[in-house]
Amino acid sequence: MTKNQKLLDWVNEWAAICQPDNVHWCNGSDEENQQLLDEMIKSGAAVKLDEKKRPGCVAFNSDPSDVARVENRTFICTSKEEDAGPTNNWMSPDKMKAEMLESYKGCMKGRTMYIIPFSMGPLGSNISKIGIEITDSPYVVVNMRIMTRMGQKVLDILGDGDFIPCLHSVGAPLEAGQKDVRWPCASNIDDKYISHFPETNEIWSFGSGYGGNALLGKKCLALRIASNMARREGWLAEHMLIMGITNPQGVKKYIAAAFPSACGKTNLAMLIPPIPGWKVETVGDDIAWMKFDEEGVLRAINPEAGFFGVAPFTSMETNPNALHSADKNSIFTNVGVTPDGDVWWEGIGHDCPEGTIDWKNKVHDPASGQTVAHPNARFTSPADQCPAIDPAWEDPAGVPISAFLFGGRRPSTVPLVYQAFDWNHGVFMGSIVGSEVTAAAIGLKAGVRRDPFAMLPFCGYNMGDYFGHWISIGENAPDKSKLPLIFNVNWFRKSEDGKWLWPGYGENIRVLGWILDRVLGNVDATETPIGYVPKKEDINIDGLEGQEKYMDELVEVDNKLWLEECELIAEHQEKFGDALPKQMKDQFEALKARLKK
Ligand code: GTP
Ligand code: SPV
Ligand code: MN
Repeated sequence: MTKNQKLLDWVNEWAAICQPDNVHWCNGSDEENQQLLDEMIKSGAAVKLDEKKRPGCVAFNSDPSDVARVENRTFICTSKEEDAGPTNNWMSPDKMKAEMLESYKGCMKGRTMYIIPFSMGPLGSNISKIGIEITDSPYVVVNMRIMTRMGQKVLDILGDGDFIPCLHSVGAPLEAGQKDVRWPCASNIDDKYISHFPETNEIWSFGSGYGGNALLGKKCLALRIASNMARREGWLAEHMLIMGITNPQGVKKYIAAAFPSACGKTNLAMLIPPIPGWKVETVGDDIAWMKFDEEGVLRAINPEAGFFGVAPFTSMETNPNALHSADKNSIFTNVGVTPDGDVWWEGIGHDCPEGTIDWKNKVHDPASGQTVAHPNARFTSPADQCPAIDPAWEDPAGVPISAFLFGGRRPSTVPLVYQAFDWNHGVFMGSIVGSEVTAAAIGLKAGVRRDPFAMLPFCGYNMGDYFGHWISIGENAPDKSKLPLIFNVNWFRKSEDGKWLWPGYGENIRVLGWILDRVLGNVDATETPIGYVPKKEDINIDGLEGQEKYMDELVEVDNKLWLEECELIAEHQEKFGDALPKQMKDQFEALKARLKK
């Protein structure tokens, strides 16, 4: 337990407001975890999977209204609206708190209030942040136990120190005698709130039990709140994977890559190179915290302890390391469950067994045209179960970053890979990232949207200032020669008839190979108006049958298409008004001038 008075007072205060039947302090033990799982299996909220096929695994199906992040109900609450900026929903802290307080009154009736002490980052490291999540969802508890370092050991380290209070309720109180549903949540989307108070480092979440809405250490703390801290303190909190790449000569470099939600971070972080001599190791698949060390090297840690990965299209072909991470001790959400107690999803690599129960708890009817798994179905797995986990993944010193990659789903215009001329050009490149939207958030319009640095839903302050922060990281770097090089990649180019022009997945190592060669100064490139692109012979496509004919198109820069793109960039930049740094306007003008030459 704890003697931390601030923590005890905070818990008591909310227990009085939320009125749970019980308060349970999570110690993080195996016994506690098993007991929670057993209770949820007994109540029917969870399905126990076959102990031989999936030891220690359970499956949950959510309410069909509660399947992903709710961006239109996610708020940044600052005293001044301009501090939240044009890309965030804003409400004043006082108004938001008054409104939400009404929702929280009695919201945990008939339920247990769980207190989850957690650390983002290795236990006891001085980069790590301690949060305490209050929740009425046992599903959240068992997920947080995988995704973070959680339990009594965190309270021991906290002592009477400071923590980030994270309040969560599914918003579904039970009247006396009322039977619970499988997945309690607020039935109306407008009753949901994912609110952040960056001026006081607080998180209030209400009404959803799913992923980033409810596992508050992840997007809410490690990105939205941490991005504010990072800005104040001169470091970076980013929506990035971290991976180590070793080339056939035995040279190892780490890179970090920002792709929007469901655009390939987990897959890239864990890829298995199909060409001989290369090796990839995973440090993280979603979030990176980065600081300069005493030598001026930018070092990254993964603040998480697990993966909350997209299940559909994860297969032994596309990502065996992700599948193996989920062999045991894992939680599956919104996948199919087969009659023999295993999981199934679209693209898992074999046919769907007859009698599989779909994510809506119905026996799957192949004639129905409905999918078995929800497109945003996820697995929650301990990172140390990944066969390719990097030996340094928990090193509190972090790993040295040699390159940043940006990218998104772009069926046309954007080449397979290109490199920025310098740091500020790279920041501009990150600021204009566009991607076709995915199922990772509810209610988005189909088509390409700008998702700068893959942080559109996660930057906890004015994104114009965020661009400025990235510029200042370059300007204030202790040793500019040690700054990571910046690249943009696009695995998602399509032909006129809708086929992928690039095989993707493990074959992406071929592009990483070129990037590593650029980092090591081993290879020349072609200068184009948008940046350096590879000479096509410098991308190794040995053994990729039929690939040669697409390579010209994949590395081509079409000035006409890019001038059309510039019209979209102009619209995008206008949104930021005065908050857009001059350097970003200058970069844009320079790009247009190069394209028109
Ligand atoms: P979040 O966890 O939402 O932040 O997503 P993520 O960026 O980790 O995405 P993930 O790696 O889970 O990939 C999402 C989807 O993209 C999956 O369905 C993959 O099958 C697909 N995908 C990943 N890499 C590639 C690729 O190289 N080529 C193609 N065509 N599809 C890919
Ligand atoms: C994302 O949407 O980028 C995710 C999943 O990583 S969630 O944790 O739900 O935000
Ligand atoms: Mn993510």
